[in-house]
Amino acid sequence: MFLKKQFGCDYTIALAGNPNVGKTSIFNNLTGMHQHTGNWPGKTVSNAYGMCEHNGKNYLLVDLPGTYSLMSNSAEEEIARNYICFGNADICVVVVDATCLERNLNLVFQVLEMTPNVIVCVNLLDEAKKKSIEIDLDKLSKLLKVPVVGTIANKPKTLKKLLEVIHSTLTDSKKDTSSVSLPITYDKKVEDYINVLEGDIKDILPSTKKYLSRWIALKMLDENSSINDALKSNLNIDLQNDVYIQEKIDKIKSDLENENLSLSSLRDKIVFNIMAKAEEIRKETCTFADSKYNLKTRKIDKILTSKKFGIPIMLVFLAVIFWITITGANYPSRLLSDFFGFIQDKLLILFDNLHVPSFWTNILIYRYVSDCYLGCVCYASAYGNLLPVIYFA
Ligand SMILES: Nc1nc2c(ncn2[C@@H]2O[C@H](COP(=O)(O)OP(=O)(O)O)[C@@H](O)[C@H]2O)c(=O)[nH]1
Ligand SMILES: [Mg+2]
Repeated sequence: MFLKKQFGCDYTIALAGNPNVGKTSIFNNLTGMHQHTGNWPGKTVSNAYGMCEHNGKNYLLVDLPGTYSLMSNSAEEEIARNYICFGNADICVVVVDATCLERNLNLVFQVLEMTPNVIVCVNLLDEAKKKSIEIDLDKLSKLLKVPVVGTIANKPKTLKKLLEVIHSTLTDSKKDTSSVSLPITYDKKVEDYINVLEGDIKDILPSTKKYLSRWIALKMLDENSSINDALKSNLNIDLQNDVYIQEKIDKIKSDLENENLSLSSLRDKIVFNIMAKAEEIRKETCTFADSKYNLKTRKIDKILTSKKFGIPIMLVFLAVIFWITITGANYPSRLLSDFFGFIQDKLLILFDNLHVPSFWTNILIYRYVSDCYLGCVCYASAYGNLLPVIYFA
């Protein structure tokens, strides 16, 4: 409400999504602004605001930081999560990368649990076409139970379609936002515990935020402490000190203990359900013209991220990086030294033959050439020292 008044607009549209899926490109092309686009994660760390007009209505677009999840494990995730949950946007457009839909669906599921008005924007369709990936957008829309639009960020025609879908979703008077059916159902045990908590949470929430009850229940099962702080500061609700809800959480914990389980085992079930659903939807909606496409990368991914090989491979990489930093860097350093020594000798002979005064020989050869050498070595060693930092980042 506050933002709408401040910017004098009719509707607020949030743009959420993984990093590098084209949120800022869509934002810039729709608003005519020039926010930086880039191709590394975590670049957009605050919300950017811009206006655009369509069908006589003014829209305020909010470009949220790119995140892979909304668990609030980082500043970006917290900013995006708080805006989606408490920012009162009229629509949240989740931008996904058409070339890797499955990975992006994790965030789509999370946003669907947080807000009722969601549109999924499948961007980078041109890149998907290059890789012979076809996505059945209608089927995706049916499976996700929300409108889906395909876009190419720099093609105005596709963005116009996006605005049309936003407009029709906003003016769809028949839409019931109080109980939207979600595409994902968790393991029976998880669903049972959500039901145990959801009623009480719903009673505490203000009428405009009842929708959040299921997601909050899920986060409580996930022992996500930052949700309490967010609820306190945005809705003035303190679940941590709510006796009824804490009693129920304790009961759930003791039930689980009796079965030799814990809340973290529920978390594993939740993650497994999300991954399985994402894979199922990708299989039903994406077709690869080349059936072997991605096969090699997937195989490598499976090995590199497996429990068995992931950590040993990481340790080997780290050992190699430390070796390069401590010992390996000496080899190029020696080569550089030989190279500049060779140039220095040749120049000394040349200057001698030309009878250049020793003053200039000192400045131009002894100082300048050795400075070049030192510069190269410093640059190489600084880069070498940065390698472990780059790896960890
Ligand atoms: N080919 C192609 N490139 C795109 C498209 N959308 C964005 N990009 C490029 O993808 C990169 C990341 O885009 P950006 O808007 O910064 O993504 P963000 O991190 O989600 O905000 C930039 O180099 C864009 O030019 C698209 O639809 N097609
Ligand atoms: Mg961006």
